[in-house]
Amino acid sequence: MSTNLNGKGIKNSIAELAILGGSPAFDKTLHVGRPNIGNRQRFLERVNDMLDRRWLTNNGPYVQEFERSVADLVGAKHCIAMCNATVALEIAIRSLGFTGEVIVPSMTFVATAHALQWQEITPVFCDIDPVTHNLDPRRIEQMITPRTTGIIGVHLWGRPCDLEAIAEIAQRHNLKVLYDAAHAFGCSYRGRMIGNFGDAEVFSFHATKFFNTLEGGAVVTNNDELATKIRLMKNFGFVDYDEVIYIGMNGKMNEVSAAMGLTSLESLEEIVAINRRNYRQYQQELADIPGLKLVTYDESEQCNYQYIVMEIDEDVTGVSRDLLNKVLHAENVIARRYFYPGCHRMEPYRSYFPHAGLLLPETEALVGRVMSVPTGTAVGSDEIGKICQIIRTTVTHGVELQQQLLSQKFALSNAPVMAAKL
Ligand code: T4K
Repeated sequence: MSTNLNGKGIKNSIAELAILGGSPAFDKTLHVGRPNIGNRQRFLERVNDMLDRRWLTNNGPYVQEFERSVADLVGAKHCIAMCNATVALEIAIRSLGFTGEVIVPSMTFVATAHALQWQEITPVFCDIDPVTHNLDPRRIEQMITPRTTGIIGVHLWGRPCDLEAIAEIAQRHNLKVLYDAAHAFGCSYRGRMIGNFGDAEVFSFHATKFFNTLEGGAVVTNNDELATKIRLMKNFGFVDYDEVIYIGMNGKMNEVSAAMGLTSLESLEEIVAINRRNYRQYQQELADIPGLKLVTYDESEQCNYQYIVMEIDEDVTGVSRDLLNKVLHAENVIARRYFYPGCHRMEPYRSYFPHAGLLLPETEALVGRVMSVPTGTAVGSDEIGKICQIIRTTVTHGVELQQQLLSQKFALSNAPVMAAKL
C-alpha cells in the first residue's frame, strides 16, 4: 500500500533520488529521536514556580512528585529519579553488588556495557535471539562462569526480554538481575508494567526518548532495602547532614528536568497515540516490499512504539542497509544504524575481546541489517509517506541504483585521467 502523495519530495524513480543528483526530498532535516515536547506553557509555569521557590535540585518538590507519579504509573514501590540512565545503571550495578563478570547483550547502546566496565566489572557479551533482538536465554547459561555475579537484560526497542526464562536461570545460578529498560518506559509484559521485573529496572528519559526530562533516568524497584541504598548512593552516600555511609556519587535529577517530566507525563497518552499511528502507517506502507521487515510490537500489551526499526535482507532486496541509509541521508532523513557495530566492536571491548564476535553470530548479522527511521510528534503523515516512497523506490530499483552509483564513481575517479588525455 502507498499513500497518495503529491508535490515536492516524491521520488518515484531513482533518477530523482538526491544520491544521484536530485534535490533532497526534505528542506529541513528529519531526525530519529527528535524530542516530544508537552505543554510549553505548563512547563514554563513550573520553571517559574521553581525559580520563585529557589529550590533547584537536591530532592526538590518536583523531583518528589515526579518519582511518585512514575512509581504509580508503573505500579512499583520505588522510583529513584536520576540525572541520566547511564548513572542510574552505574548506581544500580554497584548497589546490587555486581563484581567480576556480568552477562549483557552486545546489541545495545554502549552505555549498558560502559556502566559495568567503568567500575572494572567485565561485560560478558551474550548473543541475542534474531526474532526478539533480546538476550537469548539459551545462550546465557553458556556464558556463566564462577566469576559471574549478574545478568543485565535490555528490553530493546521497548520489547520485553524473556523475563521468565531469565528469572529461572538467575535463580538456579544465584545471580542478580538488572534490566536496562531505557527503551521500555510505558511498556508492559503480560499485563504487568516494565519496572517490576528483576531486582531493579532502569529507565532513560533522555531528550531522544519518547518521554523525556531533557536528560534523566530512574531506577525502579520493589525492594525496600535496595531502594534505600540507591537513594543514598545517588546523593554521595549521605544519611544525614554530616554522615556518609556508602561510597556515592552525584546522580541527582534537578528540578527543571522533573518539571519537564511532570509536563511530559501529562501528554504521555497523546505521544503514544501519535507513535502508534506512525508505526501503523510505516507498517502499511512498507508491508509488501520483499526483503524489508518492520520490527513489530505486541499491540495487546502497553507499548510506547518509540522506535521504528526495519530489517533489510540484502539478499532479497539487492540493496544493503548501508546504501539505503545513505540514500535517506542524502534526502535529509537522518536514519540511524542503532546499534551498529555492537558494543563488542567498540573500544575498549574490541581490544579486550578481539574474538568476541565468534560467539555472537546473531548479533553480528543483526547489526548489519537494522535501521531506525524518524517517528514521534515531529514527523507528520505526509513526511512518513515520502520516506516510505523513497525506501520503496530504492529497494525496487536496487540493482539499477547500484549500477548508476558505480558508474558515477567510475566517472569521478577517472575524471583527472580523462582531463589529462584531453
Ligand atoms: N541503555 C540504552 C539501551 C540506551 O539506548 C541508552 C541511551 C542508555 C542506556 C543511556 O541512557 P542515557 O544515559 O542517555 O539516559 C542517543 C541518546 O543520546 C541516548 O540517550 C540513547 N540511548 C541513544 C539510543 O540515542 P546518540 O549518540 O544517537 O545521540 P545523537 O546526539 O546522535 O542524537 C540522536 C538524534 O536525535 C540526532 O539525529 C539528533 C536528534 N536530537 C537529539 C537531541 C539530544 C534532537 O533532535 N534534539 C535533541 O535535543 O544517542
